[in-house]
Amino acid sequence: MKTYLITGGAGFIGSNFIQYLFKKYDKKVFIINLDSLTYAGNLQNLEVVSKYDNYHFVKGDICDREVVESIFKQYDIDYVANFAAESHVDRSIEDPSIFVKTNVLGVQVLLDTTKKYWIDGDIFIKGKKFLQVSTDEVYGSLGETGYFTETTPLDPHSPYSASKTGGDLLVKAYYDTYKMPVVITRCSNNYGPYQFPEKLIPLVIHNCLSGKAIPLYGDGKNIRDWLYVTDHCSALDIVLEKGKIGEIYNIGGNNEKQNIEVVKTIISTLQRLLPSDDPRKGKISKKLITYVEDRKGHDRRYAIDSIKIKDHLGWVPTIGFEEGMAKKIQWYLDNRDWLENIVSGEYAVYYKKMY
Ligand code: NAD
Ligand code: TDX
Repeated sequence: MKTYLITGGAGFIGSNFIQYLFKKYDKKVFIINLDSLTYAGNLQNLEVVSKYDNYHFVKGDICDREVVESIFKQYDIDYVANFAAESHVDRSIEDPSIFVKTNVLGVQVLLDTTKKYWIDGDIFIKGKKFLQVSTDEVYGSLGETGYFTETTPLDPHSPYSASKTGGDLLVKAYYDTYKMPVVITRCSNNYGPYQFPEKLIPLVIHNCLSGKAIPLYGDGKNIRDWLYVTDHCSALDIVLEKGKIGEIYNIGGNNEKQNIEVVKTIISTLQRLLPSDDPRKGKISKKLITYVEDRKGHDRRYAIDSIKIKDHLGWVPTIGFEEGMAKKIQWYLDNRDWLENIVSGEYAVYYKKMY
């Protein structure tokens, strides 16, 4: 039975990953979730697993060496999977400093502490692996053609992507310098259950359900490559189990969509899924779409080449965009309380300031 230290496990992808692991390994995993519970961390995401004896939650910051060290002293960790991050581009444009702290310094603290407990003399203990969960945004922006491969030069544009790039480079440096057993994954845009409604898809779902305008940045034609979150989780699991140490793996859904197409799909899917007598149904229409000022430094197009992870590790995405969108929207319809709890909190202040 493997012992995982998962950081940022109370956020969107981390909480999906924890649930994925318990399911896939039939609860035969031991998981420590270290999360500082920022505005994006939500223990409601983990209600299903919180009752398990082999799940432990530690409230703490990855920048806090004492907290990280206390975990290594207490448990024999096999895998570290670092999800903890400030993750929203628009917030990074407003205030980059916390992004540098968590996404760069936090990664260094994690690497350093992990190294201290995994090394025996000059040799790392066999079977250990440190996974840095990163993003395609480190590669910058594409023109109308081409794909990001693992060798595409790093060219981040936002404070968020620059800070993730800094974290990735530290991880690479710990491999190059100490031969620490690390792997880096770079994934495209995720969507699925438990996603915080500051991100495009859940924001649009929420605004449609509450009859609010849908803010589309610029001309609405920026392109993202969408991947359903459980497909990301299966890729991360494979990389931890079989990924080659020191390697980078791109993960993508081969699902390029313009933002306007995404919004139209949400509108039509909501209209299909809502019962005919639901009063919200009549209010949902393309008329809600409102073009607003563009995001500063807005990357035009992301598209991932995931040939390497397919060829080397046998990973393929399984959920198409229409199917994934229907699953996601149904989850938000079935979990109104989860969404209401969030939008009535800090999010309301954020939304007023931003839109
Ligand atoms: P999220 O914002 O939903 O969750 C981040 C989690 O990290 C939260 O639970 C938060 O409380 C925690 N956290 C933040 N700062 C922390 C700190 N200093 N110490 C401990 N915990 C802290 O993010 P997400 O969308 O789930 O993304 C998870 C990871 O995946 C991030 O590293 C992100 O860069 C990466 N990623 C995200 C996407 C995407 O589409 N969302 C795509 C590719 C990669
Ligand atoms: O209100 C909006 N209107 C709009 O047009 C919002 C919130 C976004 N957008 C646009 C900006 C992007 O082109 O939609 C696209 C997607 O935006 P986000 O959901 O903010 O995602 P993005 O900026 O692409 O970054 C996401 O994918 C990569 C995650 O937030 C990152 O954590 C991940 O690394």
